[in-house]
Amino acid sequence: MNTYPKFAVVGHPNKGKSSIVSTLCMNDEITISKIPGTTTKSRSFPLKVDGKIIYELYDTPGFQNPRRILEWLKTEDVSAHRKSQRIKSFVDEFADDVKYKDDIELLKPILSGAGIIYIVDGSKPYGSEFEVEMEILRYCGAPSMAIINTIGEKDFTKDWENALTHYFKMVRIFNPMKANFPQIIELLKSMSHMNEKWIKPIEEALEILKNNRVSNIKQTSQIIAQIIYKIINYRYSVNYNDSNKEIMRQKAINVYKKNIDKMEQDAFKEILSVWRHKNIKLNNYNNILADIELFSKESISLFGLDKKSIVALSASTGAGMGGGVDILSAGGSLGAGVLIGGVLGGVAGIIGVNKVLDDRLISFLGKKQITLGPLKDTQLLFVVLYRLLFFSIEIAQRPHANRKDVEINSSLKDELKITSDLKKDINKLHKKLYKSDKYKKEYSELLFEYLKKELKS
Ligand SMILES: Nc1nc2c(ncn2[C@@H]2O[C@H](COP(=O)(O)OP(=O)(O)O)[C@@H](O)[C@H]2O)c(=O)[nH]1
Ligand SMILES: [Mg+2]
Repeated sequence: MNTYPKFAVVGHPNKGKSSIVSTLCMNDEITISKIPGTTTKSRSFPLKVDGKIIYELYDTPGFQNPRRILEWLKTEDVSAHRKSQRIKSFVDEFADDVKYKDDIELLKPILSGAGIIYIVDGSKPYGSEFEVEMEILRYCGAPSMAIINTIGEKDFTKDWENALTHYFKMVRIFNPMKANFPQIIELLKSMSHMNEKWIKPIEEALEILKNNRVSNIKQTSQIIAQIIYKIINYRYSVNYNDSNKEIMRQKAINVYKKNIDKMEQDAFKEILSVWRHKNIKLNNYNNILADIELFSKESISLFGLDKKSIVALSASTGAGMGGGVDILSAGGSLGAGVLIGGVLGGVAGIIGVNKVLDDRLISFLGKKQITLGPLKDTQLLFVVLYRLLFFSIEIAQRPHANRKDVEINSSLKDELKITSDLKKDINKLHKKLYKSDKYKKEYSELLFEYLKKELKS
């Protein structure tokens, strides 16, 4: 059943029609272009939430021949109640005329019941030539409103308001590139008042949109919590010998960094998808750890195993025969960040705790190993977290007409307004998240509350 409201977005080429459709339908796959005449067909874009269409907008080409159309309409003098019939006659008569292709594309959805949203650019001077197209729209007799979208620097809004109120009951100022969520909601409310029948469905739609937003914030928090958990616990190990120690160390650092980058990128992508942004490039983000002295003493462990330390380890873990020797956990007791990775973990089972280690084993372990991670460095985790939060806030506030890269700069900390109490709570959870995903829920809820507050406006 087609009971949801429909709107045809019309106006001159290059006034931001496609931008407005993009923002209101939360769809960043609609082509926006500097080149006038890019949109040549009327195309409808529904806003779907949970599989349900809540309204639909038609992106239309601009008028091409408004003067000739108005002349034709006026060749027969009809009273107001028959004027929309005149439009229909025009569309029927010129249906196959390529000259009027764009104009007809634009009029068709209006004839089939869509409300008119007329877009003008408030940064360009008003001119009476616009009256021709406004006259035609008035002929349609459809519910209508006008939107002033100020694209450039200059401001002729007042002139436009004065002129538009002669033709439209409602005139609103709206910038599809900058609009935030409350402004979108306000505009949709105005649109609902174009037609009494639309008030209720749009009210319901707004309720759905608001709930959906909260659920998006929740999902975003969960994504961040999951990725931070993964980053904290991520380890990478390589074996080395005395001749290739430096090379292997550098290699390990590179792989570790690359994988952390990848995790962050994946989180960015998931966040973009939650917020329905498909066209934002992530080219600038593969440098998460580049400028940070990550591999300081605390966060890197070069662990060349010798007989003495194996004995010490075996003793300190109290490991028994037959596998399951928890040598990994002994890492903690050897100092922050020190970890013995998979190789030792794998052979641990054959090390009898109180058994004297034989030479064979020593030489095997003598391969030596470097392990990077887990990332227990609290400052670093905050850098990672701040980037994710900043990115999330940017994306959540972004209208879909805006597809620019998100700039992540170095002063995130100041921009994010994180109180020292919150920072302490986060820090505690970061510590608990090491090895235990039990605290992921608590962590994501903390982030959820924070993001909800930040995204109020
Ligand atoms: N700065 C700015 N540019 C805008 C705004 N709205 C549209 N534009 C730009 O104007 C051009 C035309 O926009 P588009 O939505 O394709 O217009 P249409 O031809 O009416 O569909 C594009 O280059 C947009 O990026 C706006 O509110 N601010
Ligand atoms: Mg367009």
